[in-house]
Amino acid sequence: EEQRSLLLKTSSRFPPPQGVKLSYGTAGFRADASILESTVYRVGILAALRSLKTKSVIGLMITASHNKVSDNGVKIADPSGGMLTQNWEPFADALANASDPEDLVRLIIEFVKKENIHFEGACPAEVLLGRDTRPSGGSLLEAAKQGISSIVGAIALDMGVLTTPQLHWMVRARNKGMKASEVDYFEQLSSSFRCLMDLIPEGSKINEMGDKLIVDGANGVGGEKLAGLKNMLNSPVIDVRNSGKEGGVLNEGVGADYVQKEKVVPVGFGPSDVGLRCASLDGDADRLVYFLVLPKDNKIDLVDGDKILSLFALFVKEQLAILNTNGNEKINNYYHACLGVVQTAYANGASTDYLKKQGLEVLFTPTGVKYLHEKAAEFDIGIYFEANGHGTILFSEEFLCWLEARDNELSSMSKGSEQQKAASRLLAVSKLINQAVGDALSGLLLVEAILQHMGWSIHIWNALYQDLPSRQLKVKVVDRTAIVTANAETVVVKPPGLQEAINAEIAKYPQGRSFVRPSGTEDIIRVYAEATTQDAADSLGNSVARLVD
Ligand code: 16G
Ligand code: ZN
Repeated sequence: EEQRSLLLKTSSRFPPPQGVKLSYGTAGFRADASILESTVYRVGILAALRSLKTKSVIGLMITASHNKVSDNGVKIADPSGGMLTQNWEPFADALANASDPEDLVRLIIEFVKKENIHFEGACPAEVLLGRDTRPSGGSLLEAAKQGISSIVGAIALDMGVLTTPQLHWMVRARNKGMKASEVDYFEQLSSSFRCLMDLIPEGSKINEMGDKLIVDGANGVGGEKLAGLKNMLNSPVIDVRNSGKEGGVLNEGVGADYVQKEKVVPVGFGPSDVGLRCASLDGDADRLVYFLVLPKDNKIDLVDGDKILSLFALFVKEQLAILNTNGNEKINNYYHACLGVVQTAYANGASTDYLKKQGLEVLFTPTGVKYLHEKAAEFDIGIYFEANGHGTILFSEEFLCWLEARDNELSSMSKGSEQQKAASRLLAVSKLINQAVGDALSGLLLVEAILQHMGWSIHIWNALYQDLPSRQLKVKVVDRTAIVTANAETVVVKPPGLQEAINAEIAKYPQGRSFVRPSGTEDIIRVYAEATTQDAADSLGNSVARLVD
């Protein structure tokens, strides 16, 4: 009863916007910031309930990632640090769209009963809050707090301005009983990075032009945090531009999404950067791409998520091979670690070919981190990346336990042996790379460490394989749900006949590949086309776009 009246009272202060239907998509709720207060308040309630249900700490992040600065959004981090379980998404939708306080409270009571959630349990709900640098973040954070505290006993902990992956990392760490402040995060990243640097083989030295990295911070939170992290590393020379301090606008002509989609240099980069190693983060620093500035027309050579994936996969595979070769010693302690890589249909065909030629197992899922992450978690070591630069490496608990034990054993038997170093490197990777979600900062440090390990410039890395020319288009349609896909979005099953028509177009191009899918974040259909020349990719893309129009 007390709970009921508290909810009724607070929710009346957050009337929902009229005439908008929101849905908890691939990236949580996202919209123009001005209409989000009631949604964020309601997600606050949901987060507290999720915490009660799981008896764990839950995260609530306020961000609209790479979208424009006037947008904002909200999403939940589950106890593992991963995305909110998909079972709860319909409840999130129902909550966000409840028309009045009575309706809202009725929904909550029904759901609490169905999920068997107990309000008076021994541990109160606890929610960690984070937000990116958007100006609307402060008031939305207040709304979230109000939502959380309208569940009796619930605690909201404001962690301040963070990257999305930092918040996910903190939630995961807290639930593992570890320390979980920002300092702890920086400490873990920098110490595991230094560990990898200390294990770099003698003689592999990065060539002269390669010792400087220039990072585009998208005028967002990532640049600022990277500057902080930089102070704790003594090794690489990192220059941060577009840190948000120079007056640029978040995501405007900058950031990983812009660079990857437009294939041009971000603001603040130009001819004087030709040939240098450059990287770009997105607005909340969960995406990372590298690029090389070309001498003409602000064009770039993009080193995308697929290539980061390839670099990581090569390195991990090499370390596993060293760990499992016996040399002089007879190995009794052998663990056949299952290594898998996960991509989406947006992965450049050349990358998939390359990975398969390396003998790697490559799997595909639909777009969206939750799908890739889930698939990668099936392996001892699962590496996933979207072409757009979101990805990470997951290690199974079982494998990590074995690896720790093996590292200890090798250290006492043959410290400094190749095998022992390989074990230590893999352990360091598992600590450096964010196990909760793709993280541009930790990804960047791992790329830097591996390049140095290999003695590779960005040019050598980029030349692992040559991307097939591709084209992405968007088509505005009345109802994007009219298109339904299957097989990791590679075939259209509805409307009938469309896939046959697409196939007929594809057949006209050697090595042609094309697919369409409804966007999960915008009211559009996306078209992807790939072929052996840019003209062919453009023309295939255009013909397929006409089919869905
Ligand atoms: C979101 C997803 C990202 C995906 C993108 C696709 C998360 C955290 N983010 O940004 O993985 O690539 O949506 O957008 O899941 P689209 O559906 O509009 O193409
Ligand atoms: Zn992002």
